[in-house]
Amino acid sequence: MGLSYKTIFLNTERTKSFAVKYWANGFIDGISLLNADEVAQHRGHLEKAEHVLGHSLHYVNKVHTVLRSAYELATSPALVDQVEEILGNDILLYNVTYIIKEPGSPKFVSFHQDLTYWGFDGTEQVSAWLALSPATPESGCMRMIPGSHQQGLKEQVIGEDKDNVLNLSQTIEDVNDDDIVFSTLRPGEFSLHHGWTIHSSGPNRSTDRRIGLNIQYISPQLKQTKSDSDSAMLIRGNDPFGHFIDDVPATEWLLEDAEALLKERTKAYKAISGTPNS
Ligand SMILES: O=C(O)CCC(=O)C(=O)O
Repeated sequence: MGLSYKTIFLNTERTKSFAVKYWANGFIDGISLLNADEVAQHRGHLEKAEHVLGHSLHYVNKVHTVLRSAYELATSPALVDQVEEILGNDILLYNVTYIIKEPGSPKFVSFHQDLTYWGFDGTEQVSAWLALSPATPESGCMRMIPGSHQQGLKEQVIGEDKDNVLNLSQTIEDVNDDDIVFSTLRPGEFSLHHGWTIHSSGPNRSTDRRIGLNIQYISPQLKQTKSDSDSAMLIRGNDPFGHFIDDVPATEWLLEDAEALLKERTKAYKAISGTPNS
């Protein structure tokens, strides 16, 4: 059965207002992706993998290449459809990382812009953040500065703070507290933000783990200026440029050599993004 005129009209309107809001604010949140059972299943996969590996998967890079659940979430058609509204038809999946704050953890993320140290020669990039537990002001959800992506790249001071999740503790210091908007997400909802949107997150004062799956998508025309051997995975459309080595999706729920691969991939990622630009 074809779509009715009304459905097509409503879908078009929704899409239009989605993109308009994203470009006006530099982020959009509260988009529903998973129901409660699906959240429990995917959280279960993550926590079983952590049990098997014997450590938290917090801030471990390219996890979609070893854990099938992370790959499935990052390539969910309903999520990638929204990314396509922003990036266009050709999409590479660059990185997938769980960002986990344990209950009562003082870990925080300072105000920063994602594109600062990634080494890309353009801004055709979008980050998704999918909640696998409640993301609230109490649990340390993201705090956004609406419209800040329009200010371009700001000065970020490199520091060393053991509680700062960011590799270089990079911080934008002149943020006005009155401009902060909390990006509260229910489990199963996601947000999308632009690489220049200034954002941060506070400590987890709740009694549950705060678990977000952070997913970075880029356009194939982007070039990596800090390395000749960076990698990404084509997940929609075509890549006529070939600027990135191909990442391969996890074929099993958890690859047998996951630990060694994650170490190698996190080291490679940190060598690019965890170093200041020259
Ligand atoms: O998970 C967080 O607390 C911060 C995430 C973040 O900075 C990002 O997704 O760019």
